[in-house]
Amino acid sequence: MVRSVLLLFLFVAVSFRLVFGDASITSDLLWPHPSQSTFGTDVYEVDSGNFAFTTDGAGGASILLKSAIDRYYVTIFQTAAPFFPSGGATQPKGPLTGLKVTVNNADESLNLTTDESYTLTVAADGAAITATTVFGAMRGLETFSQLIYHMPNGGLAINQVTSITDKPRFQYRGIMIDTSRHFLNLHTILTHLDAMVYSKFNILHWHIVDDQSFPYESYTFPDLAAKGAYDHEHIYTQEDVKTVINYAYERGIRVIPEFDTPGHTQSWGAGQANLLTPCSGGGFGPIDPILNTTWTFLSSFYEEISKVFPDDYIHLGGDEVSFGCWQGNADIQAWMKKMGYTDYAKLEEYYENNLIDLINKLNKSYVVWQEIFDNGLKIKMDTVIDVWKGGWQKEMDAVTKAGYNVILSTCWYLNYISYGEDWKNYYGCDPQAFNGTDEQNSKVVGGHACMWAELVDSSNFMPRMWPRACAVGERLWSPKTVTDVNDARTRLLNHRCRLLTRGIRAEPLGPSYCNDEWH
Ligand code: CP6
Repeated sequence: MVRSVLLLFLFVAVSFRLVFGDASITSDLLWPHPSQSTFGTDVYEVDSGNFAFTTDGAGGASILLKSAIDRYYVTIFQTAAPFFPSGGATQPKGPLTGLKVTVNNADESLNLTTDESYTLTVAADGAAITATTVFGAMRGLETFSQLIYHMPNGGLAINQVTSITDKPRFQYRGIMIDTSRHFLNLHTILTHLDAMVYSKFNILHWHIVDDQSFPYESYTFPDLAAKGAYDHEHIYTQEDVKTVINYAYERGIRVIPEFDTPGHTQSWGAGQANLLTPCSGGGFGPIDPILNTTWTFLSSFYEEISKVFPDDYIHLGGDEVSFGCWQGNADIQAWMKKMGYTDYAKLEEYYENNLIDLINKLNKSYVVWQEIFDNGLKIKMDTVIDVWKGGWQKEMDAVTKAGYNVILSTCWYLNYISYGEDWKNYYGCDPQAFNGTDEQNSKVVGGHACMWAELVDSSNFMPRMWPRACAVGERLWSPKTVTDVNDARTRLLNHRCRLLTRGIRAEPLGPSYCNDEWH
C-alpha cells in the first residue's frame, strides 16, 4: 500500500515535469521577467566551437546587429564563468547549433515609439529570435544570454524554450545620473550603460551640470567649463560626449541631457558674465530673465545642445526656483512694475515661456520637472512631465487628466540609503497606481531612477546603483501582474551574481553568496 502510494506520487511528479517542464530553473535566470514564457524539458549543450550566429530579415544586415552579436558572443563564451543555478542540468542532450536573429524592419531610429518587442525559441534545431527592430533583437539577445548557465564540468547549457514573447510595459525606462555634484569618469558611465542593458533600461537622463560644477565643454561658450568645472580634468569634452552617445545608441539607449535652468545654475555664472541675477545681499541667484543678453546667450547655447545631443528630447529642468534673489534686485523690481507683475511666479513663467519658445524653434521636444506643469505653463502636448515630489499619485492624476505624457521618479531616489532591502520598496511602486482611467494610464510613459550625487562619485557609484536599480528596471519592463517579491528575490540574487561575472560591481541584497564575488 505504502509502496503503491509512493509509486503513484512518483508517477504524478514525473508526468507533471514532462507536461509543464522544468520551468522554475529557467525562469529563475531571467531579469526582468518576460511577458510570456513557456519552457520545455530538453537541455542542450552550448559550445563555442559548434555554435553559429546567423541573421535574417530586412534589418538583418545591420551593423548595429552585428556589433550586438559580437558583444554577446563575448558575454556568453568568454566572460568569467556564469553561475550554476540550483536544479540546473548536468547531462545535456545534443548541442545547440546556433542562434538565428531575424530583424524585420531596417528602421534604426530610437525614440518614444521604438518597438523593442521580440520572440525567442530554443529547440533541438537551434534557437531563434525574431524582432521588428534591431533594438528588439538586442533585448532578445540579452534574454538569450541570461538563459545560458555553467555546468559543474565547465561546459555551458541552455534549457529548451518553447516560447518567450516579450515586450516592455513602458517606453521610457530611465536612470538619471548627476555629474555636477561629483564628476563621473568615462569608464564609470560606459560601464553603467552596460549594466543598464542587462536590466533592459533604455534612457540615460544625464543631469550633466548644476550649481556645483559645469563639466560640459561647450564649443560655443568654452568659458562655461573652463571656469565652471571643478578643474580642467573634470570635464566632458565634445569627444567624451560623443563617446557616451554612441556607446548608448549601439545598445539601444537614448541619452537625454538635462541643462537645468533658471535655478540650479550657480556654476554657469563663473564663465558667463551677467547671466545670473545679482542678489542685494551679495552673491548670485537664478538666471536673470530680464536682460536681452540672457536670451542671446540661451538661444546660442541650446542651439549647440540641440545639435550635440541627437535625441528628440532635452530635459529643461525648471525645478526649485527660489524667488529671494529676484525679489531683492532693484532692476528686476522696476521691470516687474513696468510689466504689471506683482507675483514672482509670473517672472518664472515669463522665463519658462521664452525658453520654451526658443526650444520649439530648435525642433526639440522636452522633458521638464513637475513644477513647469504645476505653474500652469503653456507647454506642447508632446512634453513629458517628470514627477519627482511626494504626493505623486495626485500629481500623476492631474498631469494625465490634462493630457500630458508623464514619467515617475519620486519612488526611485537611489541616492537615499537605509539598512535593509530597500529594493523591495522600489519594486512595489507602480506608476499607474493612482486610479486613473485607461486614457490616463496610456499617458504614463514610464519613469526613471535618480542618483543625485552629493555623496556619490566614481568610487561608490556602481555598488550604490546596482543591483538596486534592477528593481526599477523590472517594474518598468515587466507586466503589471509581475509583483511577487519572493519570486523576484530569487531571480534578483541570480541577476546580481550575473552582474558580478560581467564586471559590474553590484552590492549584495542580503545574506547569500555568488560563485565568485569579485576578482
Ligand atoms: N538637484 C536638482 C537636486 C534635486 C533636484 N534638482 C533634489 C531635490 C530633492 C531631493 C533630492 C534631489 N539635488 N537640480 C530636484 C529634482 Cl530629496
